[in-house]
Formats: sequence, C-alpha cells, structure tokens
Amino acid sequence: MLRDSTAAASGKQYRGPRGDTFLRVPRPGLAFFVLAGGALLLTIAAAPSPPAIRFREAAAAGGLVFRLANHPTPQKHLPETVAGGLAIFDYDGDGRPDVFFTNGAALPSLEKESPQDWNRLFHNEGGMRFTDVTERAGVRGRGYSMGAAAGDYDNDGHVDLFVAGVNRNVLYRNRGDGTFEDVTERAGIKSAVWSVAAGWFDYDGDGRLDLFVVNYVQWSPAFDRFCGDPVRKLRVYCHPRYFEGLPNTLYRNRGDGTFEDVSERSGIARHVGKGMSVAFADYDEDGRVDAYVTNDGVPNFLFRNRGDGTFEETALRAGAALPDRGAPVSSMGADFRDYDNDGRPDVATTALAGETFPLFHNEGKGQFRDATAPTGLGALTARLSGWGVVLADLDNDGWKDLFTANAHVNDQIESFEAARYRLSNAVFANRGDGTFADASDASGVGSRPPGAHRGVAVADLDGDGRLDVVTSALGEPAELWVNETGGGSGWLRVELVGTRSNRDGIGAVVRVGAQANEMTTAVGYASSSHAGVHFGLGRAERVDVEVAWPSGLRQRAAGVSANQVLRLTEPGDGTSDRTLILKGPAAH
Ligand SMILES: [Ca+2]
Ligand SMILES: [Ca+2]
Ligand SMILES: [Ca+2]
Ligand SMILES: [Ca+2]
Repeated sequence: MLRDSTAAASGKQYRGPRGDTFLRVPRPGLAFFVLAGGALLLTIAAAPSPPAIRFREAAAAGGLVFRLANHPTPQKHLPETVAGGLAIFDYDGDGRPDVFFTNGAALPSLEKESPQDWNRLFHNEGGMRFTDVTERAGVRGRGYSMGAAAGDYDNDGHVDLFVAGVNRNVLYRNRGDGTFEDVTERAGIKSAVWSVAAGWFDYDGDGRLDLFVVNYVQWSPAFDRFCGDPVRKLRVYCHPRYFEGLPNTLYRNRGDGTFEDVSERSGIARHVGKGMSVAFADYDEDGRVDAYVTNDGVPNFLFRNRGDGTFEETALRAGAALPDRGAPVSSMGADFRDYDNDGRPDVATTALAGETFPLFHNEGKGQFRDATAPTGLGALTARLSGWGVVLADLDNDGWKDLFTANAHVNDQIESFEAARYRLSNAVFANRGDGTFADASDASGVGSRPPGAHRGVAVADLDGDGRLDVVTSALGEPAELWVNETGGGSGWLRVELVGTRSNRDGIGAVVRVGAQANEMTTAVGYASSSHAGVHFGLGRAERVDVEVAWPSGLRQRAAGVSANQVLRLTEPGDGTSDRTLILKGPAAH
C-alpha cells in the first residue's frame, strides 16, 4: 500500500478499510465522506455526472472481418452453440494488440473443411485498421476450436497461444518472426476431451507459466438424443444435465518446452464439473494465485492454491459456488477483479435469462458474498443471457465497469420461454458507490442488430487510452467496439516485464491509489486479453504505482504521469533493495 505517496497533489489520502492509507482518485460530481468505522459513503453533489460511456462499431470499416462458422445442424450438436472464444495479444511485439478468433468446423466430422472454418489472426496496423495474417502466421488451426489463451510460456518475450477445442487442443509457440509453430505433441499437450477454455498462470511460482485447461462435458458426434418438443418438431440443444461432466486439466511447465500433466497430483482432477471458463486471482491474499472455474448448471469451482503444488476446492465454503438462492446457474464467462476498489478481487459471471449475472463480492478472509442484488445487477440482468464478461474501466473514472456479450444458449428459446435468443451486448457503468447502472443504450452497443454473442476481449487497440472491446457471435460478424467516451479522463497502462517471475508478469497485482488490478490474460468466455494492466485515473495527473510480483518482490514507481504506458521491468537478482522507485515516465 502507498503509505508515503508522493502523488498526493493529485488526490487525497484516506484511511482504508484495513487501516492503511490510500490515494483516492477524485471523481467529478461526487463528494466523499469517510466514516470512523472505515465504511465509505458517497453522495451525489449537484454537479455534472461523468461523461457517458460511448462506443462506435467499426469492425468492417477497419478490416476486422470475421464470421464465426459454428456449423449449425438439424441434429443440434452441442459444440455449435458454445463456440466463440477469442484472444487479443501483441503477437509481433510492435506495441499494438492484435486479434485472434477461434472458429468452428464441419459437424459431425470436426474438421475444418474450408477457409471459412479457419481460425483467424488479424494484425493491428494502427488507426483501427486490421489485416488478416492467418496464413503467414500459420494459425489456421485444426478441428472445432473453442477458446484461446495467450501467454509467453517459454519466457522469450514473444507471446504464445493455446487454442482449446473439441477433442483437439493446439499449442502454438511464437517464433518471434511473425509466425507460429504447432508444438502440441512435442509439448505433451493432450487432445482427449472437449476443452472449452484455458488460461495461463504460474501456480508453483517457478517463473514459468502453467496451463489450466477447462473441460466441458463428455460428448461425441454420435450423440443423437432428441431434446425439445417432438410434437412441434422443435429440436433444441440438450441441457448439460444429459451429459457427464469432466475434470479439468492442469499442465505444469517443465521449462524445457514440455509440460507435465499434474491434474491428479495437484488435486484438480478430483473435481468433476462442466467447465466453461477460468479466471485467476489471489482471492485470499496469501501471495499464491487461485483459479475460479465456471460450470454449466452445476456449482462453480474455486481452486485455492495451497502453495505446495496442490489445490483445494473451496467454492461452496467460500460462498462463491452459487448465488444466494442456492441453486446452480448456467455459468458461462467470468472475470476476477476488484470492482469496488477495496483492494480485493471479486468474481463477475454471466448466466441465462432468469438467473441474473451473479457477482460475488470478496469480503476478505477468503469469503465471498452474493452481491448481485445489492449492486443492482440482479434487476438489470434478470432478463438477459450472457457469455463473455469483462470488468474494465471503460470511462477511465477509476471504477471498473462491466461489458457483457449477450445471447441465449438455445436458438429456439423463443418457442419455449419469454426470453430472446439474439441480444445486444450490455454495458453496466460502475457508479463508484457499490452499484452499477445500465449504460447499454446510451453507450451505443444497442445500435447493432441483436446477435448470438459469445466471446469478448478488451484492449486499447488504437492507443488513445480508452479500452476497446471485441466480441464474437455465432454465424455472424465479430464486432469491434471502439471506445469514444469523452471527458478526457486520465489513464495509465502498466506493462510488466518479469525477470524472476514469468516474463508476462501474469499473477502480479498492480495498485494505483485505491485501485487494484490483476495481470491476467484469462477473461470473458473462453477468451484472453493480453494487453497490460489498464487504469482509469479520472482527473489525477500523477499517481503512485505499486506492483506485487509473483516472485514476492514489490516494486514502486512514484509520481507517474497520467496518459502513458508505464513499462516496468522486475528488478533482477543483482538488486538487493526489494523496492525500486523509477523516476519519471517510462513510456514506449
Ligand atoms: Ca501487434
Ligand atoms: Ca514465447
Ligand atoms: Ca491465494
Ligand atoms: Ca468506470
């Protein structure tokens, strides 16, 4: 925590809930009162509210032309309706984040039969212009792909890519020359079951990224049960209860280009679920990164990292497995970040109409509370169905907002329920008082026809300091939501270069004033955002930055100017002082 901030000129210091002082970013139109008990109250003063979040859709205009070929069939093969993960990462190291889409395949063959089925990589040319570089990069892929996870597993400075799919996973090593090498077999990655999502994290703290693969259910193309209404001849995708679940897979990175399957030894394989996404954060603040896994129709998992190479599944005990109603929901995507600036990572998820999008507030001491209703999200999302979800500060006011990629799972739902299949995406603005407001219409995301949205990833694609959003949709064009929010609020992007820790700094917690954010690339639904750690700074002009590296080392940068990219390299073994203060900007 920032006890001796040198940036107090840009904000006032307050005593935090745990007795520590922190820097609060002023927010226009709001007055702050700190109570003796530590609770923070906000009252709205008679002043203009912050500028509304605004997006403009620009995929086609920018050449980001991708249509997800999910291959719908009369047999309603289940993979058709759960495809759509994507990844944003800078594959060529030019400082501009690029965009990768997973794509489907023919059914029941599970083979990519034409270029329409290829996974696609788009190079960011700057100025919101994109070029398809799939063939040159060698990432067209094989099989029915589902999810993507970006991370530099071999610590060579080039971000690598894992693609999860139906009975076929692929690991690509980034060669650093704009091309990728399929190293799946050599690396020891299996392709035995249906994997939907994956994420990179260093669970054993050896400085090498390990791979968590989220497996869904036991399914084969031979599955031909009729689900739906035979009288009306309405066939629908079978509910997950008709399928056996699967345990997830954990691969330990040996550091020699190969991975060891430690699913059994680590305890991960002891838990059978119907996994859809994974997100990482150190929820119990013991310095070891933990994993949250959403399950479809059964309780979610929270794998607490014991620090000895094993995990215990604590979701029920921690209050993060189920909403307060006590019944499991169709959990899809997840993001694991602090939405209320109390310094602890919370869990935002999505689910289907009638279930709301459950939000679990981290109360400290390893406990969560269902905050869906008190934050207003219960009422705002009760009629929605969602997949991808990101907690990101879309208006740079210092409070993370929610963007969800929406649609129902059942394309025939309108024949059975008063719910819609195709939906517009949604934006929920964080009011900074523990509640969210529906900003969907005002933001412009409702300006496009509703779609069967699935994946979502976020990054500042044009380098203007405002986070842009990419979403995928079944059978429909991907959307590129260019952030055009006005108001000129400040921002800071922190990019990490690990030396003792993994090169990406994944698992680091970055604090700017009262804000905390995780360096993680696992977001949304089966998706990945690898683009530094973004902070909205409101009107603050200078801030202090503190990084808690996975190695345990803490690094500070004091008096950092707003509106820049701060690239922090972890001090190496030769540094005896565990706190290093970098003076001035380190933008690239
Ligand atoms: Ca790039
Ligand atoms: Ca690499
Ligand atoms: Ca932990
Ligand atoms: Ca915000």
